[in-house]
Amino acid sequence: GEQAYLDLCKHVLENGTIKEDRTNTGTYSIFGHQIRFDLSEGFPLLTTKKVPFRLISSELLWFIKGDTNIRYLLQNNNNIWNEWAFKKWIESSDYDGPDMNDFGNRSQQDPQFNIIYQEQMKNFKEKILHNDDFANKFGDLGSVYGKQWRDWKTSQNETIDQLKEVIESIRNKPDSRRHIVSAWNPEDVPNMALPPCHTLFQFYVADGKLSCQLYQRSADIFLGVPFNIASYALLTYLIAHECNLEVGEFVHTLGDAHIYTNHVEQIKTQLGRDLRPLPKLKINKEKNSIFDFELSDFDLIDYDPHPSIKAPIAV
Ligand code: THF
Repeated sequence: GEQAYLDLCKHVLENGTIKEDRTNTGTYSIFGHQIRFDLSEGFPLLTTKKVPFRLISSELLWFIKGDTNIRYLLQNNNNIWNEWAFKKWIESSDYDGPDMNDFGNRSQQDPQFNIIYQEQMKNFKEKILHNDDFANKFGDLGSVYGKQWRDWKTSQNETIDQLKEVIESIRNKPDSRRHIVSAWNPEDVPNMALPPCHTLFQFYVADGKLSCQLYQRSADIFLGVPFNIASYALLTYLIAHECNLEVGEFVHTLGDAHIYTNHVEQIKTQLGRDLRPLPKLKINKEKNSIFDFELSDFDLIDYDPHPSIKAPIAV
């Protein structure tokens, strides 16, 4: 549960190796770790800081729709994938604005640059929202999660709907050991704005309960992991609902688990807070298929977290 998450934070701060990374931010890192969440105890949204469930649920619905274009996220006021689409835009030959190279780091270090960056980002978002051609070209992140989950291309030019198939296999052969969805498509990795961090997940049915395990190759412990836990917990609730099962456990297996050096103070603040009771999730009982859910079908109740803690995302 949440205590295991806090223990991981403490462990990585105390024992992590200092490791440089793709984003040049620097991290404390360990390799290989597992945390378990008993979903029957409540919905695993952290209580030691406020985690925006609205952003998690709209991102998950975006994956489930098979959508890979950030336009849907922006229409739902969700900005968590903007930087990756923006990066493709500024690196394209169509971009002729001010130099945005390394905008992630520079926007944090140079207030002057940050103003120009915010302006460019604002223009970019407007164009994604209101210009169809531009959105088709630059809003798309490539063959990321939604594509691999719903529309995996085979070498025979057929497509595989992994999500639909896994739900059918859970319904028809609950004891199967093959309830797997893979987002890691080696041939397609070069076509993705960011290779999938949550690489593969497996479902497991026992005693009328549905459990899910995720293998996450790279885990941003402070910003990403709280989202990832809640996202896969929500997915498990939705599939359990569709398959008439209760929820079991979410098992989170991490590869490179890291804390960015510019998140250390925030984590220390969080570690000083005490746990509160977990919220509960209510799902609209009228809906059955996972493909029919909308944001308004989820109701989070009794969520009373400590305040949110701001931190910059590494790009
Ligand atoms: N890149 C990095 N460096 N870390 C990640 O966790 C990550 N993701 C996705 C893709 N690339 C990644 C994006 N997921 C936030 C949370 C999850 C994200 C991206 C950003 C974030 O900034 N959360 C803030 C709130 C933001 C807001 O209110 O708009 C927070 O306080 O939680 C791994 O899936």
